[in-house]
Amino acid sequence: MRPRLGSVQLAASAAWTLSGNDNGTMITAAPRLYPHMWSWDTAFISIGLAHLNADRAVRELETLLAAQWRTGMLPHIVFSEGGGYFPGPQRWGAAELNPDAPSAPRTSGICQPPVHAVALRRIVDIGRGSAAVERLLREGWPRLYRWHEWLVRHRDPHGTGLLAIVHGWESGMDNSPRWDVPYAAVTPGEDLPPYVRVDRGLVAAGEAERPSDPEYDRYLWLIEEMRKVRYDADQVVRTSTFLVGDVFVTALFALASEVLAELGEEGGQPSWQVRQLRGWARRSRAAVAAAYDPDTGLARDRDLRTGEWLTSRTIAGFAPLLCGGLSDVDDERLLASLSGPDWAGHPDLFAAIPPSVSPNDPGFRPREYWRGPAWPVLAWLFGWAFERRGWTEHASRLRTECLRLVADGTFAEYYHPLTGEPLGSRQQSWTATVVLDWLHTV
Ligand code: 9WN
Repeated sequence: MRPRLGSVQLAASAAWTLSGNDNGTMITAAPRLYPHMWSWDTAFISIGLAHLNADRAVRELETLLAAQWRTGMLPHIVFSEGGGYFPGPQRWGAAELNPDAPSAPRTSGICQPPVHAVALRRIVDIGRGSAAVERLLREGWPRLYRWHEWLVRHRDPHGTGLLAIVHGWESGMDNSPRWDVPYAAVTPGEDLPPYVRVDRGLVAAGEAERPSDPEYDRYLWLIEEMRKVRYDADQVVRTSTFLVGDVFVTALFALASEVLAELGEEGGQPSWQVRQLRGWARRSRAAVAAAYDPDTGLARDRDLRTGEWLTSRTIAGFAPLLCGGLSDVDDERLLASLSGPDWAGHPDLFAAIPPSVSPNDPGFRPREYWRGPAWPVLAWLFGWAFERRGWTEHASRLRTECLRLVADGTFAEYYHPLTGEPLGSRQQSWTATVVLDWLHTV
């Protein structure tokens, strides 16, 4: 058993991890594997930073917002000058192909889950009174409004509130079994330019813990498809061979729109925009509720190319708990299932937090990325939403159990849910930030 750190030591190492990942212009997602800024990582990172230095937290979110495309899209990666990663800015070619993409800093051409308003809420609550925080509330808010507006305008192809993703990376859960069916229909063309992966060499057991080569071929092929239409958002949605209504992203959007509306009211933003945000939240909440399957007790994604509901048993199925919209009876059922023996209450778990895939599912692979491991950042997200919904006992259990998991001080990207072994990258910024937020909020 690895040594466990006490709270003070753990908080100090988390702070040290974040400062170690600071390259001068941004806090990178992780030192070796991810030496750039990732959109939803940065939202979480700024929360941890707010406990250490509110100005630095504000700057971090501002760096991301400064890379917003003219269309309103927040890109999934903002590239730093140094540091490798594949696919890098040349392979994406976003700025070369689309005049709405910033040319400095360079960015990728897709987006990630819209959790930024949640970060703004936390930063405002933690750093209230600081001039930088007031500035962020005033000047960052309109940018976040535009980001949400972009999602409604370009990612709700059926106008139902169910938001679509055009790449598994946009879900943040890259190789989750959620995407196996839609990815099976993506056929990489003969003209897929050759490439060399660098990720596997940077993870101790890269073969076992990272996505496979056939998965990567598909990831890269979708980029080629987008390049062909020059990252024009509507054409991408029309032509991408991967188009899926993502129930988890939709729930986060509903939650974040509600939160952004509250912040808008507090900050004196135009009332019509606040109303609009509430309308978007309502519609997306309804879409999440409509995706709930009473037979399996989980919410489903939907393949928008075939119209087929996707029924894999992953943590994303608990999406309605994030944003509401179900009856009290269904909420109770979903909560009971989350803490029951198929999920966080599975008797063999190291810590009682829900893994990415149920250990009772035949596809459960406890070391493989989004196919089984436990991700602290997701436990935090559910905990925060539960607190907000008044389910304080559930929130506090997630906090206690997850802190036990990460007390080894490695700040791993994800953990083996049965043994607690750290997996993937180490010194992952968002794992450190989750620890900081939890340890500072007693
Ligand atoms: C691709 C940075 C990101 C996270 C994602 C996680 C992983 C990238 C990768 O790392 O994705 O975007 O190369 O595997 O899946 O959620 O934002 O931490």
